[in-house]
Amino acid sequence: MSVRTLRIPLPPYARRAFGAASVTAVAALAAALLPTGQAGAADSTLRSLAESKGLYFGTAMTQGDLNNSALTAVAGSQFGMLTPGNEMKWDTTEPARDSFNFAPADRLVSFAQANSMRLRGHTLVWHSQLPSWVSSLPTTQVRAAMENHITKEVAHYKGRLYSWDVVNEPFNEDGTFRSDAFYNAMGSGFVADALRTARAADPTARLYLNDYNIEGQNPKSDAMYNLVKSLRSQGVPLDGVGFQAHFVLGQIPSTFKANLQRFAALGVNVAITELDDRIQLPATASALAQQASDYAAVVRTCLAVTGCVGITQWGVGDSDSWIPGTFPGYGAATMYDANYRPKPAYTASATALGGGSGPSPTPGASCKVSGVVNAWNSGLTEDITLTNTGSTTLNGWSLAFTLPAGQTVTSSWNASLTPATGEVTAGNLGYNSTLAPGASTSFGFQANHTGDTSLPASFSLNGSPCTTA
Ligand code: G2I
Repeated sequence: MSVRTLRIPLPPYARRAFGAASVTAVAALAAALLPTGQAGAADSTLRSLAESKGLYFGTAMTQGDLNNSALTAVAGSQFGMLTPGNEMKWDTTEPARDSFNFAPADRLVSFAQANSMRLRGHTLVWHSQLPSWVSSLPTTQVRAAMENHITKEVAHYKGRLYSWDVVNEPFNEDGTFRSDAFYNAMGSGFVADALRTARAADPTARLYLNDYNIEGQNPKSDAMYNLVKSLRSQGVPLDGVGFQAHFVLGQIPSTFKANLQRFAALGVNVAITELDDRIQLPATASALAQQASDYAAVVRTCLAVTGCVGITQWGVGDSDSWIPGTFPGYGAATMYDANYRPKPAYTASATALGGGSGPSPTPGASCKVSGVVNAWNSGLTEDITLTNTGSTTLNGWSLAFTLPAGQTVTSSWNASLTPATGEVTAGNLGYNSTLAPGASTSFGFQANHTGDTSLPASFSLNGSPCTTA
């Protein structure tokens, strides 16, 4: 589609009027002549979009992340909830018996408070990242150690946390209890004891049980369901269930929504607590489009389930994720690339939350894109024509593409563009939101460049890759 021309895409009267005038001046005037109110990037964030729907969108961060200014800029603006990735776990907070260290988590709490983010405490009772002094205690001493740990840690953060993951990952895949230090010492009653102890130490934090592979209906989620039902019927303080949602590309369980609904029907909140969606590397454009559709499905599921309070992604960007270290050959699991540029999954999530002019992701959308670029020494304009080659009328469209390095959008027309560099998404305006089968629509933008004046690449429409002409 590399149609390149020196023609300036101005209305004919403008071109005639300016003839061979300086292209920079013409382009500057072009921006001035364009319809008003259509330039610049949309200012909505995942956080604000989620909040406008009554949800939160959160992320996990570790204390090392605080030194990464690109990361903190994204985290502090795009996310309204923070989960410390490791710093509230037992091996950090109580490495030796009754000797507590809250300094690493306190740094993250300060960051969250400085950015008006709420906090999910993670986690009090878990078999992993558990110091060996706990696992080597005589079983008769485990209850006292667990209650002391919960009491002191929860008291330290009393009144400051939205929620606590009180017990993490209590089940095996077959639905039996994991035989960890707590179960071995106390049987399944450790769960109720932990919840009661946490409630006593902070009556305001919402208390959660959290696990993975319980997103769909299966023996493990059945076990969690039965546990929740039993705890609630006994009046044990339990406010929510966290579904970690460490997904594999294209494998969101078909029973996800029904499963969340059955938990919510027990009277607890449900939350997506550690979302990621791993891709076998290298991540192709079609994999990223599938990931966009997976993320949108998660957002839509939470929106559709009364009692689903929010979504937390596990890590801000792909380079902060635990996935490559644990699943060699897999990665690209988050909504941001290694340079904190939003990926198609970001756009799809924002769109599913009602961002842009409100297009809903259209699985199987089919599209063709052509473009014309007109460049001068430091700037360029691009006109892009989008054709709906599918058989469905699109009520709202969102065209994602990758801008060449060094190009920064300064204004746009006939669509709203965000962000200004990298993985950009063009969303329809009110008047051009409908795109019938076979219909085309055009939009454009002006950008600065640093030498690379090529056209954007990797177009995808509402999450589906486009062909280029
Ligand atoms: O494993 C992914 C998550 C599954 N659900 C519970 C989460 O708490 C868990 O988080 C991860 C952290 O993201 C990792 O950062 O938990 C891992 C441990 O189970 C964390 O990894 C550990 C490394 O394995 C250690 O080598 C390292 O010392 O992080 C530690 C602290 O950096």
